[in-house]
Amino acid sequence: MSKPIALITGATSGIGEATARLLARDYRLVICGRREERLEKLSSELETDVQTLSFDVRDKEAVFNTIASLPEEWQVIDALINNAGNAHGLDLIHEGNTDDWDAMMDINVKGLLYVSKVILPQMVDRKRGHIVNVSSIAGLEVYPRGNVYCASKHAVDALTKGMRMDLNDHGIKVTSIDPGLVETEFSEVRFKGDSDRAKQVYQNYTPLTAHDVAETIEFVLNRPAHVMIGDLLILPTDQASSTIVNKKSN
Ligand code: 8X3
Repeated sequence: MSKPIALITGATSGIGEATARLLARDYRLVICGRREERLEKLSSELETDVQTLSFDVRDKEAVFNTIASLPEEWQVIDALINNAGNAHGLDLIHEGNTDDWDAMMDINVKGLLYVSKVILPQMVDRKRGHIVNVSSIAGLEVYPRGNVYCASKHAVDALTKGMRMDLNDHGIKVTSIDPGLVETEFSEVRFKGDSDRAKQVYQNYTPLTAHDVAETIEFVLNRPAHVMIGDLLILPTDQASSTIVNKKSN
């Protein structure tokens, strides 16, 4: 029997890339992202059958048309990993940049919806499938200056719960993975390329790696058919909440 198919958004770096590398053992993969060269490079390194799809999740038509362009034997997706997401800025609400707000709501919320909209009907028809939404501790808590990013991840939390209810009749699993501090390009993007500021976020304690989070995604996908992990908060041991991190002074 051929391996099941997982589609991963935001697969060109961080949690998405680490997840692709792990899932390559048991899945055929559709890896999606904006950066075509990175997708091709990753594809060449994965020891499984791979399709690459280059699109921006903000672009509704591109999402619909690109996923529809998959060869017929790749149209049945068993696991959708809604991973694409970003933070832009860490400004006080009254100083926020509206382009940053648009980017976060468009990518983290609307992008997730567009991709799910394409994949869900065939899961409903087959009465099987698994949606894994990569959310954040910011979907469970609000922290100072997190305002719109936290709002976007709270929306993901609401959508995860809503999907679970609406898809309950159809045997589809819906999981939210909620990571705390993970050292990836996340802070570099949030701080618009200010790598010194980004590095400070991960200093004087041991943050999670993208691989740590990928392992939890693999774990939730590999549960028996009757077991659905609903919401999984994963933190560095040094982190107790969004604002409490045991940073060692040196
Ligand atoms: C990433 C974690 O705490 O920077 O979603 O919001 S945090």
